[in-house]
Amino acid sequence: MRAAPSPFPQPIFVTRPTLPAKERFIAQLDEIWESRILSNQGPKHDQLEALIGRTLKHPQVKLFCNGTLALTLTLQAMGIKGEVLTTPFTFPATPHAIQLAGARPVFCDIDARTLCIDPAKIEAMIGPDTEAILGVHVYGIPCDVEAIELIAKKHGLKVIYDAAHAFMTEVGGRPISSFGDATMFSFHATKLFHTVEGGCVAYRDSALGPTLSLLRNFGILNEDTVLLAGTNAKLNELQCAMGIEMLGILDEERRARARLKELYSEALSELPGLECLLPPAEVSDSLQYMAVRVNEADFGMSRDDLYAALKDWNIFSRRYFHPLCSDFEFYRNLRRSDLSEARRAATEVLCLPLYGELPVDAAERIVHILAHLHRSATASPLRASN
Ligand code: T4K
Repeated sequence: MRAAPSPFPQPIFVTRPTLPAKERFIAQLDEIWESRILSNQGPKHDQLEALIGRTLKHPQVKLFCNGTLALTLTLQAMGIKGEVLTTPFTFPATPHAIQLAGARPVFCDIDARTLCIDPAKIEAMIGPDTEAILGVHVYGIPCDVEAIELIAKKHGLKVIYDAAHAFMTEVGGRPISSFGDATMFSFHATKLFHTVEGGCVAYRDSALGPTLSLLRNFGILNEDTVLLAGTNAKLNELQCAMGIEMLGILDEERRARARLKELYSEALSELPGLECLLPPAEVSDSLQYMAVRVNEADFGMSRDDLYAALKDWNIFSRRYFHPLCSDFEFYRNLRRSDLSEARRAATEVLCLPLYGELPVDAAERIVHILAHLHRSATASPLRASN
């Protein structure tokens, strides 16, 4: 009988931000100190915007101070004020952005395979006020982009994607932002690529560019003219400097995460009741999260019990996305489809620690702890008598 693994001496969180070498960031700061340009679309901003466009393989990109405002202002720039069909299985920022833009979220169930909005359920939810579909590429697993495009064309709807988790994801060699009218990426500290806080939108219609620029800078056109009621959503020079340096270590971070994800998925495939949620073969993985689905009957423990038990080993996994956004009190009156798949996912999915600096032996230990918990749960006399 294998000995029980010991708890980690220090807490292991779901993620730990990657950082470039401090000296490299300091060299960037020296330039900023010299120039005294700290914000308002300075040289670092323009450099990063161009670099992001190249990295995402998308010709038209605008930077913002976070992903939430990038999404909100994109919806505003597109003039969307009616209903937007979206998923409840997402971070609160997605429906909030719709609401903040002055439109109305309508919740549509998800596909059990992708955990993204289910195209088969979208058409029944389209009403006279529906103007757009906002899909989320959950954990970097893409929505069924082709089916969504067909529905949108048929009904004259705009398509916006929340790709907060899908930086650099490609589908059959096509960049994820080549689908839909606009795609938002988050550059929050917890993301594979980050600018501490930040985000961007990649958009298709070049006419949207000037409006996005105005909206992120108070609607100011020049010293004499303010064209619209914009806000302050600019990314400052220090954060852009961080982004420039982060791009330099992106490949290394991706390699480390890929190794860990492979380790997890191989080891966990041996463990009954834990299904790793991985993108299909034609999709290049964004490597943002290591999400597993817990089948209580086979694993011997519910997702919530596993989440709680892992804390005793100093492992702080996350229940992304629980609770469902459609369950927030203030969204209770919004239109919705039957949400049974979303509800199931919200009670079964758990994100395990994944970040480049996580040592391989720590990931192995997490796997051993999971195996130990499974063994203990399934050996319980209570279970045998059920
Ligand atoms: N759409 C989707 C689908 C999203 O997932 C998100 C953000 C957005 C839109 C909005 O994008 P932004 O406006 O944020 O750009 C975190 C992130 O704050 C959030 O950006 C992200 N999604 C979400 C999935 O995860 P929390 O509430 O889980 O964060 P927190 O502070 O609990 O961090 C998680 C763990 O990371 C901590 O346990 C420890 C570690 N951590 C975190 C931070 C901030 C660190 O080690 N250092 C740090 O500085 O939301």
